[in-house]
Amino acid sequence: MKELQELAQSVEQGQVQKVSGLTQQLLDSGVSPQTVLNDGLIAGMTVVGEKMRSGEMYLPEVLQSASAMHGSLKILKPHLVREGAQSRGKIMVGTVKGDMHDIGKNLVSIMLQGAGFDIVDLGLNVPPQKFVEAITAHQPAILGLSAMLTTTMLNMKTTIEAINAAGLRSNVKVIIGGAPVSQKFADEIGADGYARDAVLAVDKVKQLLGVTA
Ligand code: B12
Repeated sequence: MKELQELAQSVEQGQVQKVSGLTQQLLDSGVSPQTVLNDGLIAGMTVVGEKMRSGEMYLPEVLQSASAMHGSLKILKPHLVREGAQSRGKIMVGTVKGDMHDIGKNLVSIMLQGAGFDIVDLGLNVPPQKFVEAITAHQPAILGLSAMLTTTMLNMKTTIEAINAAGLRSNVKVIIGGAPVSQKFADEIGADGYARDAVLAVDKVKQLLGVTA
């Protein structure tokens, strides 16, 4: 579809206004929010990632693309989230220390909210001790850790170790996600689960909590 391609291209070019406008236009014309997300926003961001790796795009441009995606996600959120539904449990999310990537984590939060879970979002660059304090304060059923860098993924291990040391590990299940991590890494660091994307994250959370529908 021409408009979806245009949306992907506008994300790539970091055109904040145009991305928001096209998102609204696509929703108004009956295109599903999932299609806008996958075939527009994520498609555009994937190209940004490729161009970043090959040195065709630099940090300021990538940030501009990220702002465009943030703006569009704000418009999409009410369409992805089921309002007024009874909570199925509390999930805490955060991007680990040293890592400034939060788009994927935000998307996971939105999809979990959409599936009826309450979200406590600690933001990005979260040190292990802050996770420990927040678990004590909020008592979530599940903690979702996000990391996008091969360097910061190691802080997932440090975070789980801090939760262990505080004697809280049996109170909370930990799942992890982000481009560099895998099921194998989750097993190695003693996490309870891994999911490749936001849709599978919802399935994993339901599975861990024994929620059927
Ligand atoms: C946008 C972006 C940025 C933005 C982030 C803005 C923001 N607010 O998030 C900015 C410009 C800040 C940035 C900075 C940097 N970045 Co950057 N960035 C990206 C980029 C292009 C897109 C990431 C993204 O948002 N994807 C879209 C979302 C929807 O996908 P996602 O994040 O993968 O999330 C999904 C899954 O992973 C999963 N998931 C994510 N989190 C969680 C959590 C849980 C619990 C679960 C279950 C699932 C889950 O579900 C999500 C939804 O489906 C990626 C390339 C890429 N394709 O991944 C590079 C990339 C991650 N960055 C990279 C690099 C190198 C950097 C910098 C070091 C660059 C530099 N020289 O300074 C800095 C590091 C800053 C820091 N300390 O964190 C590299 C990482 C390489 C590596 N292996 O470590 C990548 C892969 C680019 C590349 N190809 O080289 N970046």
